[in-house]
Amino acid sequence: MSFNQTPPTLGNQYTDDRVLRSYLKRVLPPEMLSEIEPSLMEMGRLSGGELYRMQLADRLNEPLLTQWDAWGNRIDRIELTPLWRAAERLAAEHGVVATAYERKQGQFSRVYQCALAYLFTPSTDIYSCPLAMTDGAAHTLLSSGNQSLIERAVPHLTTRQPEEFWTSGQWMTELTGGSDVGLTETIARKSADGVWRLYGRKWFTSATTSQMALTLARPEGNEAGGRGLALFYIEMRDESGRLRNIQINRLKDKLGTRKVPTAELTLEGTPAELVCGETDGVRNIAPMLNITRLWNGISAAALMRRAVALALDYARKRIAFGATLIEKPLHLDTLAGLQAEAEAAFHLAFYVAEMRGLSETGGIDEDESLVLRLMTPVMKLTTARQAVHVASEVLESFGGAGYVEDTGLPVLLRDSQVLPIWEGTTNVLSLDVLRALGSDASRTLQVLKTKVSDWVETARDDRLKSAARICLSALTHAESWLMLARQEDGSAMEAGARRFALTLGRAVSLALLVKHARWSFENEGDERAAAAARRFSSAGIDLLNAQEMDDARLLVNESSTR
Ligand code: MFK
Repeated sequence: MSFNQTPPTLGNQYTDDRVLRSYLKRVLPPEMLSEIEPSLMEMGRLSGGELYRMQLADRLNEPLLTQWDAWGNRIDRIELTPLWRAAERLAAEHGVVATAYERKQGQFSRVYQCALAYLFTPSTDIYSCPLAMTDGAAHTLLSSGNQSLIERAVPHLTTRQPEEFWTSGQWMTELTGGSDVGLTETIARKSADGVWRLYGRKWFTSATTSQMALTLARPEGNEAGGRGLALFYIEMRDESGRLRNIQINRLKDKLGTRKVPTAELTLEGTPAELVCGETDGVRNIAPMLNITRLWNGISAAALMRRAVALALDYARKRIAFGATLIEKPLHLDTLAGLQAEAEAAFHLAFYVAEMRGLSETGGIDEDESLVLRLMTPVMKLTTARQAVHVASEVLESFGGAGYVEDTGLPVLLRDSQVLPIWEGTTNVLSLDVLRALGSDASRTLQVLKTKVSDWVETARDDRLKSAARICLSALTHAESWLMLARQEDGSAMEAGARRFALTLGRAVSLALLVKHARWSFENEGDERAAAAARRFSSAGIDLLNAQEMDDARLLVNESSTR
């Protein structure tokens, strides 16, 4: 008699997702939900069925770069894997970018788009990367006011016709690094014919198969730093399909996101168009970053949901020590903690999507704009760290099977690990949080606290009230910490920036969980959202308990005294 384990399986990923369905029911007008639900159902069906099977079958495939043809011509052609080719077509057809620009759902178009992306992402091996950049490019071009580029590119970026659909790259990182973008070395020269041409090396260009890219370069003679850079638009290929003075040197050999054709490029006089002026490139590309950071958070929530769904399904089937794993109190407790993290991340990411949608449809005031600017990096960095933690725990929950490649599980951890790195590392984004708060920090924090108080004040039972108290006290502590740190030298504030940002992220997530829990109990008679809020409230919200700079220095010091 031999024993074989039963692998985890997935059902319709929309139907099975209590959190997504309950959230959409709370946020969307009922007739709107009925109208869009068939498309979500279809995406959920694909994601748990056909696409998931295709993803497992595509496991060993990777993009292939061919630099030379048989006759000695440099061609630099990248071939995508079958999964990614299917994903590109499906993304266009299902409007995974387009929905946000068609605006048929008004202020809720972003929420709807993010719901589609959330369902689509985990079965397509991070096809969300090119989609995020495509969305970011459309948003940036529209904000730039450059009418000819808007007319030329935006219809392609936002179409539902696969043959017309373009994706965009976002080329920022150079050998000088991915964080301090102001060090960019690529030079822009204007030739006699009035055409700008770019010369330099781009060191980490994601999804190089795109038709266009937005990138930064320094017009010759401009000052150093981000202010001296300009934002440029590039079309990758000419009418005959040849790359326009771009060489693809090699594809990156990365820990994860192996389907994403990330490349090192040399620009050798690549023709480019200015998007908006000859300076302030970093400021002008920022709209793109704010969209890709939203996608990062939605992808983090989506990968957590996938990981926990597989772990739960397996726990219901796997028998060890005489019972299914789900019947084992310790295993159950571990999974409950992961579910609570995933729910918290979901609500935080979709809150930013709601705010983004409001902002795009003119329904946001100045105070709320400050909150959106603040919460975008807060949400990105918080959810990304959660995704790595959850994916790692989920692999462990499978025991040895979680460490074996052909279960399709290890990729969850590898792909999650990119989320705190790209689009700004946790530390860089923590500093961005301080920048977003700017000189008027108390005003922005006050607006945030007022919102959070509204969400939690009606908490129903005593145990939810305690979650509400934890959340409010963490926010108050964060505010007083910031005010005190500001009075000290800059290093105190910088050293605590990450714990400060994570405290904001976890406190606001908890407030959103409490808010949703109350609604779900009153409208659906469901206690599970409240259980998530209670569980999350005891998982570390206020991370600012005194950890002084002196101790930090001592810990990493080579000597044992201060
Ligand atoms: C799954 C989905 C994910 C999709 C992934 C897609 C593929 C990923 C490919 C990449 O990873 S692309 C590279 C991503 N790189 C980054 O995210 C860069 C990380 N570094 C930062 O974010 C730095 O903070 C930054 C480069 C912005 C610092 O540069 P600077 O030159 O020191 O900026 P500075 O002087 O602080 O800001 C310049 C202006 O931009 C200021 O405005 P003013 O000129 O009016 O004063 C800032 O306020 C503004 N700004 C900066 N960040 C902003 C912003 N405005 C709005 N939103 C922001 N986020």
